[in-house]
Amino acid sequence: MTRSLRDRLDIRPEVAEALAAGRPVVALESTLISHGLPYPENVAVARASEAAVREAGAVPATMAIRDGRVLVGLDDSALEALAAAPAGSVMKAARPSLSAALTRPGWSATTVSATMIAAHAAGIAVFATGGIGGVHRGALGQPGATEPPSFDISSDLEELARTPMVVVCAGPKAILDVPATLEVLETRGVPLVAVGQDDLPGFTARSSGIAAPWSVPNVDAAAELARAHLALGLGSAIVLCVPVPADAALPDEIAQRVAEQAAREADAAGVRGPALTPWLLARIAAITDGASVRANTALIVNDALVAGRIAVRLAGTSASRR
Ligand code: PSU
Ligand code: MN
Repeated sequence: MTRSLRDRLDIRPEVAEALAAGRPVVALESTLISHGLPYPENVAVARASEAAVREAGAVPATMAIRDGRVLVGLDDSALEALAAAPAGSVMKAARPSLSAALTRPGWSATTVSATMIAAHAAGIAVFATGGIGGVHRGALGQPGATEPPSFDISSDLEELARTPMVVVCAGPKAILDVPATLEVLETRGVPLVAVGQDDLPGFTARSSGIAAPWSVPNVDAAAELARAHLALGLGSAIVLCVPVPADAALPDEIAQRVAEQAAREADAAGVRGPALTPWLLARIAAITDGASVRANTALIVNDALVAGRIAVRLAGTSASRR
């Protein structure tokens, strides 16, 4: 059982052919399918994301783990099986749980960190997700708080620091301590770039209320910056943040308010660890009567479309091949 990660990759033929020919490929993650959204919205968004990548002229590769293999590209029946799997049967796989996920039977979904590891091993340089993980509220303790700091900082941040890749998202999730997340990314050398506006996008809201560390006017400029970043060989990812489409966005103040409410409730309910992010997303869906789910699905599909456009612009350059 001493197989390397590369030995465990099952790359879909369409994806393998595109990679071999230097054609654009976009990796998509699967935790947002299994743990981030309810069925059947989750399978609809997975299909729509793949279609958006294709519309942009690239090949989608949704990543997941099944029976000890890393699937690089899922066919439609696999997407459906993963999305419809009974609650609790799909493991959430991140860097720290990757070996456990690969040595148990059945499905595991890949988070941002695990998807980046698999994509890098397969030679894919562009990746789309909904919102990156980060520093949870209360991770660093609060002045005057009775609770000790939880230290709950997503392994996504560590992965972004150590894996060269272009990651397209709608900003750090609003459930997080966004200013602290920005500071960790800065310390770890990860550029965070808003596309088309100066404010950092706020996941289900257009703005997080915080200025982005850097911004570019459009997708062409984003692709140029991403190309330059990868070419420097710094080893880190670059995170491109595109705002949720306006017609599906939650108002900025509402997104903030419900995120704070859900975080307080999670704290009171004692929810901790990898279960926290899925719990918060589900709670916010309930509080907003599904409006957050509509925003979340719209932003995921939009990120996939933008990632496809970025991959097309990078294809054929050394940046797309590692
Ligand atoms: N984006 C979404 N929904 C999600 C996620 C991202 O729109 O559910 C997932 C990603 O897989 C990300 C994970 O890596 O949430 C973060 O989990 P944690 O905070 O436990 O590291
Ligand atoms: Mn965590």
